[in-house]
Formats: sequence, C-alpha cells, structure tokens
Amino acid sequence: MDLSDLYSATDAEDTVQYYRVTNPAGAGSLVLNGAVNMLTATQQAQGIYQFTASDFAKVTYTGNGSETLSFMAHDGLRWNAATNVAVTNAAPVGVGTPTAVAKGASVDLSDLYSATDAEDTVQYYRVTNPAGAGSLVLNGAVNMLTATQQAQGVFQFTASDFAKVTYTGNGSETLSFMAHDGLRWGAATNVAVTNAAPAGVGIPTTLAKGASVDLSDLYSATDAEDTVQYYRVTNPAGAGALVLNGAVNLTNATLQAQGVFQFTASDFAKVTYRGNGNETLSFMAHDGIRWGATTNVAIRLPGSGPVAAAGPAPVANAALLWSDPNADQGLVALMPLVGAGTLSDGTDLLLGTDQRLSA
Ligand SMILES: [Ca+2]
Ligand SMILES: [Ca+2]
Ligand SMILES: [Ca+2]
Ligand SMILES: [Ca+2]
Repeated sequence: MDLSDLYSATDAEDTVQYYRVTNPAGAGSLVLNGAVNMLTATQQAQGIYQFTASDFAKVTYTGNGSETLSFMAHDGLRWNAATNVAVTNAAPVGVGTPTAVAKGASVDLSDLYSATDAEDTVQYYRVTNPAGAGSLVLNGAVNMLTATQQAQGVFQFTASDFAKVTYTGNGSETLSFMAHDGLRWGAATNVAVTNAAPAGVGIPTTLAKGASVDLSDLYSATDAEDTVQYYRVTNPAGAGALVLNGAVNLTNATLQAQGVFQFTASDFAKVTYRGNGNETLSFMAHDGIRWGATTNVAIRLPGSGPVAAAGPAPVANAALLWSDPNADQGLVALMPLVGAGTLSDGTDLLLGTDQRLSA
C-alpha cells in the first residue's frame, strides 16, 4: 500500500517539503519505487527514511506482519510531532467441530477444523493425531514435516492438500489443529473425536423351572455410532443353563469353564436360557472397539420372593438393596447383614434359606 495512505500531513501556511518515516526491523518493508532516501547510511541502517514530498508519493509499504511505523512532516522550517501508525496482521483463527465418528467411518479433516484469517489466505494446516484410536488417510496429500515429527503424529499440509485428508474413526481421542497465514501459526484448537461404548439394558425376569427365554429378551444393547458386534454373558454355576441352538461360543476353554460365553450379534439372537433356579446373569456388549459396562440381570423362580437388584456382589456386613418383582414398588428393604442369616442386632433374618446371602 502507498505510504501516503498510511500518513498525510498538512501545513497552515506552507507546502510540506519533506516526509520522514521510521520502519522498524522485521515485519513489513518499504519499496522506494525510485524515491531517494535522503539520509545517512547510519540513519538508513536504523530504518529511517526521508523523502521529498514528490518522492514520498512514490513509496509503498509491503506488509509482512504487525508493527508500528512512525511519521513526521517538515514545512521547510521545522519537523512536526511524530505520528505513530500501527500496521496489523492477525494470526489465523480456527474453529473445531467435535464429532462422533463410527469405527471405520471417514470424515474430512476440513469438517473437523477450519480456519480463517483477517487479511491473508491460510497457507498451511498442522494437525496432531495422537497414537491409537483413529488415523489419518492422506489421499495423496504430502506431510511436509520431518520424520521425527511424523513419528510423533504431527502432520503439516498446504491448504490444498489439507482438503484431501480424511480421518478414519476407531475410538475416542483429541486431535489438535493450527493454521498458518504465511506469517505465523495461530493458536492450537483441540477437537474431540468420540465413540461411545455400547449401553446395555437388562430385564430382571421370573422364570419357571424348565421354561426358556431368549437371551435377547433378558438383555439388549445399543451403540451411539456403531453396530453391536459381540455379546458376552456370564452364567454362574448351578441354576439355569444356556442353550446355544447352533450359536458358537467364541471364548477360550478357561473362560468357558467359568461360564463365560461370547457370541457374534447374530449368534446371540439364537441363544436361549432355560430356568432352573435363582441366579444373576451378567451381560456386556462390544461395538468393535471396546466393551460397554456390565449389566446384571436377576432370574428368579416364580414365587421365590424378592430379587436382588443389580449392583455389587453381596458381602458380609454390607447394606443390601432388595426389590420384590411381585410388588409394584421397586425397593422394599435395606438390610445390614452380619454373616449368613443374622442381622447386625443379632436377630435372625426373616428370609427363607434360599434367599440368604453370605460372604
Ligand atoms: Ca518493518
Ligand atoms: Ca493474517
Ligand atoms: Ca489417533
Ligand atoms: Ca460406539
């Protein structure tokens, strides 16, 4: 831009004869376009210029960052007071869009982060992709950084290459982005990419001896982004049994001996449970990335009384929550236990033998 657009001076009686401008080192620079700097080499080395009024009109300023120029005008008699003029160039400003990404799904990096710059075009983008979880697919884009930086998951792309890059989801993590306007990097913007574990729901069930129920009627799971891939169920020794109906138990022999079954989602739909007493099954679902939380599901014989609500395993001296599936009110009692069958005050438990809990 012209210096005369940054500064102008008038004089009450005279014509302005000379202009002086101080351009600090760094950032932008003057282009004389034939104008003559009238000062000494020492002054010129300090970034100070003096021009005749006609030469001043020729000089332009080329921006390269923020700085403050200083101007003065001379009317043939004396210099006026200095006028400071700020030349500014803001760093790019980025905006991140936190996004849920399914396992194996792709999203453009440019949908996760974008940057704008007040004066310039964004030249470069930098992204840090932590180890694990999702990964970048360059699609022909070139990572401009050193091998060391690349090994740290740091990528830098030209703006046109940035537009090519995609991110493939495989769990939750936080990416970090920056943009460069040709002068400097803007502030880092963190962008969370999320993938939730499956959430399960159990249905406590009363089941007569010999009666069957689909496992899928005892437990179901949903996932926010993915399809449930696997189900795991633990069937304690004794009481009821699973009937596989052709489903394949994917667990190893050790887990199978512990009553742990794992099925594909389609096999899970085949499996039934045949009742033969009171027990609590335990379920989990896997979305291809990780297991969700465990859900306990109580199975009770008809008329056998209250069913322990889902919760931690019973221990001595613990307060246990009980619920009665035959009553409309969920929780009906809160009992402190000391050992099997004795309340903490020494009186007997008012429960049948089959409902006693021991450590
Ligand atoms: Ca300068
Ligand atoms: Ca800028
Ligand atoms: Ca990653
Ligand atoms: Ca998920």
